[in-house]
Amino acid sequence: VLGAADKTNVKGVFAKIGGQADEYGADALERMFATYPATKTYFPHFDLGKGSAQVKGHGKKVAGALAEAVNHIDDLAGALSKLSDLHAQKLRVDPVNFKLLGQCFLVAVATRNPGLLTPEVHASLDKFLCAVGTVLTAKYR
Ligand code: ZNH
Repeated sequence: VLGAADKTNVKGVFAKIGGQADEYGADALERMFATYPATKTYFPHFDLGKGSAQVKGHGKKVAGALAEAVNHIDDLAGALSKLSDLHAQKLRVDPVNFKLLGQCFLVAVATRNPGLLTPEVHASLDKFLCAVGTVLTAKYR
């Protein structure tokens, strides 16, 4: 459960990321595809090469969804309801992959902001990303 301190920490991270969220999203995806190649199977229709415009575009969408979730951190289920439908009904991404993308997003944040991810902030951001993954896979059956 995201406590008050977690919410403050997560909002702080996204305030710091600010207008560069797109880059973080693309970086996280690039790391996910490189480190966990099996995740590429969900994107057979994408060019996954370095600097791919499709990966950049998708990174922007993912980061935008995360930023939106932060703006509605007290109602993640409501904020992500449509995306939850999409992932459950159409995309059917195996839930384990949400952990992998979450880890890669953490690394994208850490490498660009030395000192930002104290153990406490790291834990809060991890909790938040897990909570998002839980919502996006909640309607699977
Ligand atoms: Zn996902 C899509 C978000 C995870 C896979 N996604 C998507 C979108 C968004 C998202 C926003 C777009 C939608 C529209 O267009 O409407 N995701 C997201 C988030 C997350 C995710 C936030 C977490 C954090 N995904 C994921 C994973 C995977 C995926 C993990 C695998 C690996 N997605 C996907 C796909 C798609 C999507 C495949 C579709 C793409 C295209 O374009 O085709």
